Amino acid sequence: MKSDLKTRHGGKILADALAAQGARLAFGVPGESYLPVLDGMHDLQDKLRFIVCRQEGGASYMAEAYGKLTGEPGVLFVTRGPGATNGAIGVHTGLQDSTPMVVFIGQVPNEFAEREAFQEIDYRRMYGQMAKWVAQIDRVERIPEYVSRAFHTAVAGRPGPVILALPEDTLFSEAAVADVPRHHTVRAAPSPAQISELKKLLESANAPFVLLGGGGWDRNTTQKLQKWIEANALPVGTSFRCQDLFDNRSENYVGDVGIGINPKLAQRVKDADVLLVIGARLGEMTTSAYTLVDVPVPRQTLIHVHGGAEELGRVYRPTLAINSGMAQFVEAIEKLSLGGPWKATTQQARKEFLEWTEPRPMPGQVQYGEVIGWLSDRLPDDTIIAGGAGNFAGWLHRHFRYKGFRTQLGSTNGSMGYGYPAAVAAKLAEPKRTVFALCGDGDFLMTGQEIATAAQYGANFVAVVVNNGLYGTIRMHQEREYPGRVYGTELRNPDFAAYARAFGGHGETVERTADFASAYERASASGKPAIIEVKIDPDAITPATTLSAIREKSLKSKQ
Ligand SMILES: Cc1ncc(C[n+]2csc(CCOP(=O)(O)OP(=O)(O)O)c2C)c(N)n1
Ligand SMILES: [Mg+2]
Repeated sequence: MKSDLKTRHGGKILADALAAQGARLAFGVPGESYLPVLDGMHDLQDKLRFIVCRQEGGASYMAEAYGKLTGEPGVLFVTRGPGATNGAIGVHTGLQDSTPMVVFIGQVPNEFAEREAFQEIDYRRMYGQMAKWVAQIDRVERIPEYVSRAFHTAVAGRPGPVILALPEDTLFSEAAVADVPRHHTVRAAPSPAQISELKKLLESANAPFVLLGGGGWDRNTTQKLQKWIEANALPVGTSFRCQDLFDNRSENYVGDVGIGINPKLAQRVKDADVLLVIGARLGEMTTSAYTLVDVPVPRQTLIHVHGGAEELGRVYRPTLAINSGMAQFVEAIEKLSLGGPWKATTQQARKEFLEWTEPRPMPGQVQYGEVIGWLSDRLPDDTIIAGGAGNFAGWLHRHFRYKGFRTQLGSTNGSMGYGYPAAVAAKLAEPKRTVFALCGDGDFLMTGQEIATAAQYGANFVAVVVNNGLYGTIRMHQEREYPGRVYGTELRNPDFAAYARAFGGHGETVERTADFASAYERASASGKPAIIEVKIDPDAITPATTLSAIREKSLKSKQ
């Protein structure tokens, strides 16, 4: 039976398995531990491109961003020990963001196992809490089976990362085995009884609120859901860094239920009688540290729809728990007509959203809120905005209008350094779309070396580095807790425009609001990876307040 199968080495079997699963890009930093895989991918370059990166942190963010953007597992290759530890950041992001990923790690040969051989780590223990499944492929002929399971597991239910360790002997050995066809995306669907219960609960509501978030969405589903929400005049908010699940220009969109939430919106969520949560986990950032929704039994009638059965009842005991994929759920509700009395409330909430997102004057020469507003109007509707973590992102969350599915790439685990590599991955995955990265000065230098990867592969996009000379977020908390006792939060920065030029990119420096538009146009026309350093006043610490105001308030309260 097996005679017509070609004998291949483990690396080739693995590369062919990836192509059979539909992988188009793989990100990584090479290691001698997985040379046969590089050899296997050598023959597949027209189907599966290996993107060689400069640090595994950047590579793992790229794989995560690819998974988030496409819904297909982002593939990452890292070497043993040091590669595996560097690469952990993107895996943690993938876990908290419910992003499908398949991560391959080199491993010492089985004959040296458990001796603490060179760079040896047991990945089942190291990654045990950070992945949906961690395994090691000890037999060459089982590679297709493990890879198929890894892809199925990564996308099923609540998507997430899967880790496969590759002992050297598995990769160098040979076998004659068949490839496995492309994986299924296995998702649950609601029952008719659950949908009639949902209808009953929503029909009896006076002040319902819909909250969207989490992973496992697709464009068609978000568009169908938007139609349903608009037809039923429901108010809708999005969870932390999931603002692109609903067109922010819609009259039904009432805001971002995340960090720095509009207090009026927070009150609305608290006061809702029925809370329909679709896809969001209701995590700490989304619930304002578990204050908007009481643990474990909410005051609101909670209808919780989630792709992962284990998420339902994990923190909150819902009135109605529905384990369903997003597409399956939306298909089941799209014909429901509710006709409730809440239209005026939705209009009022929308008015409050518009007031809240109007930029306010801030100290200094750059009105950063206006810059974000300009970008929101200027960039094409389908632009992918990749952002990192830090207070600078607060202006983006507040003043940018996301216009459709997967126009936002952010890290819900608040992981710094995400924006730049995420933008590189986005440009490689969708070269026709405009990509824009927003980084902080601290945030950017965590992974900014990936501008070398952007230059190497022609991933041309504009990145803004918001420079306040601070790890501003931490400085803000420091001034609140220990006013005036500044320590460990100040930064001496390089010339970011010169940094871009050193990598063959284009650099701009902006110190006044009026100069931003022309700098952006030059950067965008340069045909190179471009960085615009925007210098903002360090006192302008959030879209709403200043560092000095926080310090004074804290000093007063401690007197
Ligand atoms: C990888 C990582 N390290 C540390 C932190 C803690 N942290 C959160 S925000 C922040 C400062 C961000 O600085 P910057 O990018 O300059 O943005 P700013 O707050 O100044 O706008 C730090 C250190 C984190 N979230 N992620
Ligand atoms: Mg900063």
